[in-house]
This record gives sequence, structure tokens and C-alpha cells, in this order.
Amino acid sequence: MKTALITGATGQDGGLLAEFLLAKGYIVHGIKRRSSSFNTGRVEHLYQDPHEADRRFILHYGDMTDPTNLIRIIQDVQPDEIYNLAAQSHVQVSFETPEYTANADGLGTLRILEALRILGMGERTRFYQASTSELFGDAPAPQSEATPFRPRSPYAAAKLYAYWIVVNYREAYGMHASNGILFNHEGATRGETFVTRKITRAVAAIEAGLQERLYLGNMDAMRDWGHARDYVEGMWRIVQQETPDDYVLATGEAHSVREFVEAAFAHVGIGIEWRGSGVDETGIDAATGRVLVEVDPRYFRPTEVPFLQGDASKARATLGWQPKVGFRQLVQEMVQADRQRIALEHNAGRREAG
Ligand code: NDP
Ligand code: GDR
Repeated sequence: MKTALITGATGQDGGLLAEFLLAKGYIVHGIKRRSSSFNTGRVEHLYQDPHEADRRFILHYGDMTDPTNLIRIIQDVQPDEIYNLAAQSHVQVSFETPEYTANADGLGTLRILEALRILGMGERTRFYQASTSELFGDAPAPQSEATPFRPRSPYAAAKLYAYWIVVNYREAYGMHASNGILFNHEGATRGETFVTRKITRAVAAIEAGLQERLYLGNMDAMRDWGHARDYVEGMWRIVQQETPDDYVLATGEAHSVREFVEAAFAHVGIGIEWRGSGVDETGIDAATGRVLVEVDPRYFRPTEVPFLQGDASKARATLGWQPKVGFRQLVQEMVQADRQRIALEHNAGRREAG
């Protein structure tokens, strides 16, 4: 039975990866941050009472900025595989918290690699790094492992350091350390402030009469959106390779934020017509003329990544990996999940009132 340690276990990917590894028979340890309110919603269903015998899912308090804590957890857990998913992962927020982002995302990665070296575990423990298509910045699409990096945010610059330190530890110390350069991947448990989830939550709330309008930034940004469940399987496949290496995971298809909005509203039977452009662009309910979407420049980024479309040929050929869920299915699943959540909350509210 293998043991895995996941940093960022309470995040979107952490929750799905924990589920995936448990189903494969792993013992899964995760690192969670101390928070003043519950932050374990995504792994609630995996929770096991500490008094249960043979627990296979165990959470530890920790933080990527706290090296002694990381060393102690790794020493206690003795993992066969580490999946380093913890990060301040919001690109726009990184412009406001650049130093913290560099510390958690960049140095945090170094701290884990150093912990493995200090503990003499560099040869036995395999390491996966959550690298990102943001590394490519404004490099021309389609982007592959051979495309030069041009980071366009403090987040991407921090992840660039992490990428290269992983490559360096692989080459310098022979560690089994790999980068997954993953393009955007989403799902029902995606963080609420990323654009896809912001849209699907708004569509469900507007349909239910709970929200007037959706305010967005750059509608022209193009992203290669896949389903997070497919991508966590890709992470695992990368770690299972005999030889460590770096891989792009992507669908190969790009859509604009505007297209995502249209597809999400279409799922609840609302057709959107666009008026104006740039900061004056609005999306109108074709049937009623009501303004449902408005551009708000506060969501524009100081430097934008305009067009991401990945070429995952290497992952297809070497890992036998390919995504199962396409763009339409992804949008539908996310809207449907937010509709169900609103219905549940509404019913719970009625019960309390009654
Ligand atoms: P999330 O933002 O959903 O999850 C991030 C996780 O990291 C959370 O568990 C969060 O804890 C934790 N975390 C943040 N800061 C710290 C810290 N200082 N110490 C310990 N834990 C911390 O991200 P995703 O699941 O979407 O992404 C997983 C990883 O993959 C991230 O590194 C991200 O940058 C990267 N990535 C994501 C892509 C995507 O499209 N989703 C694409 C490419 C890369 P808490 O729950 O308490 O906030
Ligand atoms: P991204 O995801 O920056 O690609 O990073 P996000 O969903 O935040 O933005 C995608 C694109 O949509 C545009 N956009 C908006 N974005 C947000 N968040 N809110 C808005 O209102 C809005 N309006 C338009 C953005 O400008 C951008 O072009 C995600 C994260 O998961 C990273 O951690 C990961 O590394 C990359 O994907 C791959």
C-alpha cells in the first residue's frame, strides 16, 4: 500500500486527487491550514474520525511558509509520493500580495525539496509540482513543453522559480521530481472567484432571481479549459513514470470568457446578445432586453495572459493521457451543480423559516 502526501489538500485539485488516490488504495495524508472557520468542505466526505482504526485519510496542520513544520510532517509521514499543490493560486490576487505569493508558491516548493534532502529521502520519495500554463504568459499558442516561458504576473514568476528548482533538484540530486504544466481545469468545486465558477454561480443565482447582474473583466481572454477530474489522473500518471519529466496537460481547445458566459446562460435557456465593446460591453437577455452582464474594469489585470491553448501531444504519447470531458459538458456540469446548491440552500432556508 503506497502513502501519498498532498499539500493543498483542501483545494479543488487536492480534494479530487485525494479521492482518486484513496480509490487506488493509497493511504493519503494532506496538509491543511489553520483557519478561523471550516476550510475542509471539499474533503468533508473523505473525513474519518481520528478514533477509527485503519484510517486512510489523515490531515495535518501546516503551511508552505513554515519549513520546520514541513520537515516534521514529511518525517512523520514518510511518503512514497508528494503532490505539491498548495499555492496562493489566484493570478489577480498575486498583484496585491506578490511577496506572499513568492514565499508560498516559489520558496514553498524549495522547502519541500530541501526537506526531502535533509531527511535523506530524496531517492525514495517521488515529487510532483503543480506547474501552470501561466508560465507561458503571452507566448504564441499552441504552447507545449518546448515553448519558452514569458510569465506575466507575480504568481507566474513565483511558479517559474518553482518549475526550475524542481528541474534543478532532479538534475543535481537525481530526485524523481516532475512538473505537470497544467492548463486551466475546473469543476463543481472550483474556487468561487475564478472566472468559470463566478459565471456559473451567477447564472444559477440570476435564474433563481437572487442576483441582478454579473460583472466581469476581460471578455476576450482565451483559455484552454478542461475538467479537474481528468487532470488529477494526469498528475498521478506523471508520477508513475519510470523517469521523471515535465508534461503539458491540456485539451487543445481554446474558448473566450464571452463564449463561456454564452454557454452557461444557454444551459438555463437564456440567449445572450452582446452590445458595445471593451469597457462598454454588456450582455443582454435576448428575450427581455435586460442587462445581465456588464464589464467592470476593476477586474482587468495590470498585465494579461491573452491566449492559452495547450499542445498535450507528449502526455498523450508517453502517459496515454487524454481528457474525457469537453467544453460544453464542463460548463453544463458546473451550472447544474450551482443550480442544485441554490435549490438545497433555498429548501434549507424554508425549513428553518417553517
Ligand atoms: P486552490 O486555490 O483551489 O487550492 C490551493 C490549496 O493550497 C488550498 O488547499 C489552500 O488552502 C492551499 N494553500 C494556499 N496557501 C497555502 C499555504 N501558504 N500553506 C499551505 N497551504 C496553502 O487551487 P487548485 O486546486 O485549483 O490548484 C492546485 C494547484 O495547481 C495550485 O498550486 C495552482 O496554482 C496549480 N494550478 C491550478 C490550475 C487550475 O486550473 N486549477 C492550473 C495549473 C496549476 P485553503 O483551502 O486553506 O485556502
Ligand atoms: P487564470 O484563471 O488567471 O487563468 O488562472 P481565472 O479564472 O482567474 O481567469 C481566467 C481569465 O478570465 C479573465 N476574467 C476574469 N477572471 C476572474 N477571476 N474574474 C473576473 O471577473 C474575470 N473577468 C475576466 C481573466 O482576466 C483571465 O484572463 C487559473 C488559476 O487556477 C491558476 O492558479 C492557474 O495556474 C491557471 O488558471 C492555469
